[in-house]
Amino acid sequence: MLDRVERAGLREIAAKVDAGERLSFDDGVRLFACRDALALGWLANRERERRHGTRTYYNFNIRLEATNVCVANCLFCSFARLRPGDPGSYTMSLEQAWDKLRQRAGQPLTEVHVVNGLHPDLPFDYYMELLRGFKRLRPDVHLKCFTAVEIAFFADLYGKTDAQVLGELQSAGLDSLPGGGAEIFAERVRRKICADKCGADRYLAIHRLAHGLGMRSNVTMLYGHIETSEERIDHMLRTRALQDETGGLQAFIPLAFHPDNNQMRKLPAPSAVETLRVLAVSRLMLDNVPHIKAFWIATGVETAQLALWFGADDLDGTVQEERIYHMAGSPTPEAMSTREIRRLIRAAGRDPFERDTLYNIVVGPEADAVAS
Ligand code: V47
Repeated sequence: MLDRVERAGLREIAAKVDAGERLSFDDGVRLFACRDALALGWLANRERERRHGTRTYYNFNIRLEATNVCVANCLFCSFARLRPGDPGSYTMSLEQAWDKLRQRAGQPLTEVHVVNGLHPDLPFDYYMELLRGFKRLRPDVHLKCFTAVEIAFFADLYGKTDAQVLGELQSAGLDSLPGGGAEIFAERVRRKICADKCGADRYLAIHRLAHGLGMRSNVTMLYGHIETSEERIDHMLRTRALQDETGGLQAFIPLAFHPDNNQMRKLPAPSAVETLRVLAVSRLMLDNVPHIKAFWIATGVETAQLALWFGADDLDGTVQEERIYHMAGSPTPEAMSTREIRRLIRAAGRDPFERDTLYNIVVGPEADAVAS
């Protein structure tokens, strides 16, 4: 394989990785320029196995999108409706949102992941009560809620600072932030595809603040639309720099663009090979972020299995009732049982570890031997 790495022009980069040296911006661009996906994947897999061996993580989670009303008009989004009352728009009452958790009373889920549209009319108390109600129902369940973009929106709408919003939500039960809303940090791309959202500096500053309050978070990267390789690497390096400062990031999550039913529908979806390359480059560039997640709803199930040999060590979770990707054309199932996730990890030649949000192990691989 080393021959192949050499022929692919990656010998110097491989030597740097071996020596524990950091990869530079130029190295990253060279990795994306490399046409040999196997050589690239092999390098990334070595790093993946060095950190996690054969372990593959997933969790037992549910997803809740309490409203799709959103004042932002992002070109890639198939989920949002601009105004309350627009066809297809919805906003759950608090009781309806809590019901989603009540319906799963008997299930050993460990995480609720909440992402919403930027609703112009809801009071701040709606979000505080949403969290309080979830905690009343299931004090044991981790609440990973509201992207940094939502936090910035709340601060502007309700006349608070970002720090106040985070502190108040934390006091109501917020445990960590999901990574959504990052898209691509480069200003050129943001201006075109998500001009109404907060900028990259504020996104990163909100994660920094959350880490300062003791919360963990993730960072995503939406790829496969108008971004260049240089802009992807810039995105990864800004993430790496934040992690150097705070150490509060748990996972980096590249998200494959899905073109159905949105304003960028003329663009083709990224290929499976492109998805594997992005995951592999992420593993190599983000030497200080513990986990690289192949979100199976975004990659597709089969590509997620392959990704476990191209740098990814985490698949996200059971998910349930996901809307953002399914409205954008994802053909994946709406949910998977933990049994199915474990089976597909095993079928990919890896060992399943159920984790909680903070990567404490809930169910190890031995459970399959007991179950069968
Ligand atoms: O920020 C929206 C993306 C994100 C499309 O933190 C799209 O554990 C592709 O952030 N095609 C929300 N992507 C989802 C998200 C996430 C997912 C999994 C795990 C975690 C985590 C976070 O979904 C948005 C945006 O980048 N998105 N529309 C689309 N058409």
